[in-house]
Amino acid sequence: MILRRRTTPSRAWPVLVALASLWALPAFAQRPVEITLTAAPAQLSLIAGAPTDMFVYNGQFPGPTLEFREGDRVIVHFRNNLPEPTTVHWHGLHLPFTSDGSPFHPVEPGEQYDYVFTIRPGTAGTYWYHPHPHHRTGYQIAKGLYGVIIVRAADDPLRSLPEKVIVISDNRFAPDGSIDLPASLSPEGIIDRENGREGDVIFVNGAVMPTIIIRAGEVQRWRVINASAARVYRLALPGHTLLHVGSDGGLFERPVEVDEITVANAERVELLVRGTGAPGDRAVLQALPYDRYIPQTRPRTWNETRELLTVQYASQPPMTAAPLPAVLRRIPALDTAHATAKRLMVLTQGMINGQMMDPARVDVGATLDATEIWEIENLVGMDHPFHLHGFQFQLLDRDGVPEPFRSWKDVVNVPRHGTARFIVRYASYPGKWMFHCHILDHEDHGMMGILEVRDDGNAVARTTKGH
Ligand SMILES: [Cu+2]
Repeated sequence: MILRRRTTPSRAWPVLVALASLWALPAFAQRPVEITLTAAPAQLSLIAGAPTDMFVYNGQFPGPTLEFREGDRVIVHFRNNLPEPTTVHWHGLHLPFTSDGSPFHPVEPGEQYDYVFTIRPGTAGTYWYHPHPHHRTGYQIAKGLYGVIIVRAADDPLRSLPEKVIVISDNRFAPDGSIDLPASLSPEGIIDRENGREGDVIFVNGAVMPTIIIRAGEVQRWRVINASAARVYRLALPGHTLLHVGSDGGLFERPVEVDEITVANAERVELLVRGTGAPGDRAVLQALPYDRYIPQTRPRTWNETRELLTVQYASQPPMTAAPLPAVLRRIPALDTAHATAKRLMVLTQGMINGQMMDPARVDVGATLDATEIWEIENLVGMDHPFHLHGFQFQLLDRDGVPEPFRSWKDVVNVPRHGTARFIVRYASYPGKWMFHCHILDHEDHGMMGILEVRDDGNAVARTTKGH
């Protein structure tokens, strides 16, 4: 969600008027990529005073940042050394059902599983991976299991910019250093179940208040990921405007200048930050108050501004950044005239269409390659960020207001009493795909459903007819 948008960047942002032959640049050659990923318990020092018992990928918190290129054929050799079943969900990637890491494919303790997928052309962007076992997603992510994925395109128009990855998460600790995960029927557990679990310690890349160095005049590309169970970040960098250049599924067609930007759970944003300060200056990335709560359980401190990281200007003299392209890429519109069904998803507290998740039930049956419109209607007084597995969608409108520009998304935050509509095409991969609220406590308690995409053998015929 973007607040106070300007569709034309101001003069603070020099842009090229046009970039010819933007779409004629070569693609990457296909290459095989093999990765070994192990989830295991570990003790790390996260906060002063006492070590914390965690679950981590490859001994790191967050897990290693994985970089792929469009066209890569990826094999992830995953090993579960945890004392409980887990999965690895490749959030936002378009891949086969058996590699989605959904609750349908648990990996038992001591077992191995190979996730095999090809990074599809046109999907360059920022993604993340995290566990998705039945009922235990919130617990395992709170214990430390998440990591960032960057997918690169050969024709990335911003490839010359210095990049920063900013994965934001929050947590809560007991005095002995352990992660505070209250019993579900305790007063704290009941509030966590309602609000989604929030923590008073906010981590950026696994650290509290880290520093990013910027040079005066420099333009940096920030990839921001909200890996929090429930906390929503309304980001601002006082004294700076930001260029919003991309979201979940990669770059927009054109940059959009913003003063602040809201990143809901599991959403990603790509921002350009311009060093308009002077050498030696200091700025702070803030999370401004964001009221997503029902009044009964709204936290007492909800309207406090929080500090996330320091932006420190280097002492070097100002530099002149190269002008930015005015057009970043082309995003073909999914055509509403091709939609063959409309689906209504009514969100209430903990339920979708009045039901809780049942792995034996299919909530939406659809055909491979079909294009459909989903309307997500939130009937209750708190926000629910809605996520669909497997397929990126294009938002059509929110509360009836047409989306001002196209982007590829896999999460849409549906504010209290709000409605969002998107269009999606079930391309390439049949299977059972989850859709759910990405407040992890809501998801784990059943605010989830199943889309089954079936291959009836006619997908190619439909495609040639123009779908
Ligand atoms: Cu929810």
